[in-house]
Amino acid sequence: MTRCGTIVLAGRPNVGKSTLLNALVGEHLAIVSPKPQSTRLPVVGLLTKDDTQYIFTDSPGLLEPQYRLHEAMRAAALRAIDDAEVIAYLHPLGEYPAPPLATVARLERAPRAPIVNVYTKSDLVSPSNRPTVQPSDVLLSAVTSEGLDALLAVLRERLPEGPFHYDPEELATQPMRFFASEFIREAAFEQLHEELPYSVACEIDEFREGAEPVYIRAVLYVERESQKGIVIGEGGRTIKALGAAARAKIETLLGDQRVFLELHVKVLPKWRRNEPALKRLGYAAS
Ligand SMILES: Nc1nc2c(ncn2[C@@H]2O[C@H](COP(=O)(O)OP(=O)(O)OP(=O)(O)O)[C@@H](O)[C@H]2O)c(=O)[nH]1
Ligand SMILES: [Mg+2]
Repeated sequence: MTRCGTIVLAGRPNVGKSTLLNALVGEHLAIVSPKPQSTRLPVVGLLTKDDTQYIFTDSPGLLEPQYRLHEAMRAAALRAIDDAEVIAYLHPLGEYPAPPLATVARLERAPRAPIVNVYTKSDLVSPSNRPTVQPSDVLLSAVTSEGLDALLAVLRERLPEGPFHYDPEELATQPMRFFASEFIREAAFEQLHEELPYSVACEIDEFREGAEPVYIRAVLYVERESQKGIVIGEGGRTIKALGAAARAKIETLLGDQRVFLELHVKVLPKWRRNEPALKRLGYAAS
């Protein structure tokens, strides 16, 4: 008998949810940044190992919403928590102990699914400073890979018996256009400074997968005219570097197929606070 089920990776911003998804799946699917709030939409990653298929969902960090985009991110995270069969609740080991998930997520009642407490970034805590955790807690590091197998063993016990939902070879369920737009955003987090990445959204206008090289035309939206100038940079230097970084990421996920990426920068005034804009960008449930 096989086992198969959904596991949400949940927790506050920047605790290492997306990094863990990538480490478990063995492929860079979810965007990662030292800046918090990089994940805006859930990302699904699959791992099939022996008799078990793990369907992981990386979720946006649980935060106190300050504008409409935050509300959409929080709603997406709560939905992912609600839909999961097991909740992996992540918190940095250096900030032990984790407050209850129900407090962090401001849940009215405890979630239905069992919760596994996962303490992340164990490599940042020296052995002499390690707290004594509960036996059911998992300590892990995506840098050293400590604890990844232990986590899989704990999750496996909590997954229902049943047939696999996906082909064991598959790693992702979302379309390439989604990953292309996310990787452009990841490049924006890398190349732009301070608060600017938070004002950036990406829309794929055209994606010709049959073409050689694969042709992608995308728009980077910012909120103000002054931001547009910074994203383009002197003589187009910044947008060029951003595009090159994004293209390399997309090519890797496409199995080293060549990509031609055409990037435009446009202003969509205050899109983070604007419901129709959020819908159009795929952030708000329509
Ligand atoms: N040293 C160390 N750093 C880590 C580890 N896991 C993640 N990080 C770093 O922590 C930062 C945040 O990682 P993310 O995976 O983007 O965190 P997240 O929880 O997805 O963040 P949001 O999407 O913003 O909620 C990045 O700089 C990662 O490289 C780890 O195990 N060890
Ligand atoms: Mg993330």
